[in-house]
Amino acid sequence: MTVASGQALNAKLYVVPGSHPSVTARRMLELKGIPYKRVDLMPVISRGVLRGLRFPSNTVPSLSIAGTKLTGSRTIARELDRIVPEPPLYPSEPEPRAAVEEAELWGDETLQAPVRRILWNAIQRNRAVLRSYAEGARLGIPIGLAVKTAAPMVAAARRMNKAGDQAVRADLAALPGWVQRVDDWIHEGVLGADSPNAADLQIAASLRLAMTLDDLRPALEARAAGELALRAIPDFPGHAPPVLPPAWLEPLRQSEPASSAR
Ligand SMILES: N[C@@H](CCC(=O)N[C@@H](CS)C(=O)NCC(=O)O)C(=O)O
Repeated sequence: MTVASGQALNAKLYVVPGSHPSVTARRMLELKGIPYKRVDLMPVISRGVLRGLRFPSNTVPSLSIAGTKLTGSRTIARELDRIVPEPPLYPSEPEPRAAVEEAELWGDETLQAPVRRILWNAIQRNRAVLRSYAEGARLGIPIGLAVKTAAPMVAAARRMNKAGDQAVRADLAALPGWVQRVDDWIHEGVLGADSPNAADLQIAASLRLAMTLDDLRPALEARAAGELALRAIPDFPGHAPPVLPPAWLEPLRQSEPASSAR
């Protein structure tokens, strides 16, 4: 694709700062070499904006490209592969493609929401971390002001995402099993090739977001899953110092390699 044809696609990506599926879409556009404009939206408020712009749904990532409006990381992946086939996000052979699609669906429907819940629960415990997730974002108001006035938005996001303590504690208990599933897919060759596929990018974004939390990073970074995430998505904004109750993290500590256990 030439730069001129890329510009003719007139791609505009709507994101919420720190949103993991938004980073999946961003990385796909980068890998395809498609120039795009990024529009940063405030969490919660994003819903009304996307509805007003007549996207098919009100979540991020949403993408307008070549006159078409798309919502959803998996929909965006398929359309990008259709418009710009190289490098491919899905294998061409039916069997490997089905395996990648299964892992991608699992990344979207099983892994994505728990990581989102864990983050919102952590943010409600320490709202100051919001600044780091919004680094480089253009939200229309100074980041400092956005963070200072974020309490109602954080409470709404926690409620909307059902990120209460009980749910998050259960998510943390399930996380080691999910990481093992990713390690297994890497071992089987479904994930982890040199050129990331759609499932790599879907799953890596959730793991990268989880790794922005100091509470979770040690249980992930030494694993094949963590290495894959760092390789597939080298840049991911945000950092949260330890904030979750230590008792909730016990299941993760047990799954950590001995050298990184705290
Ligand atoms: N699973 C979908 C949904 C994405 C999703 O729920 N995105 C969140 C942000 S990570 C969102 O837009 N939430 C609405 C809000 O924050 O108001 C995808 O992968 O595209």
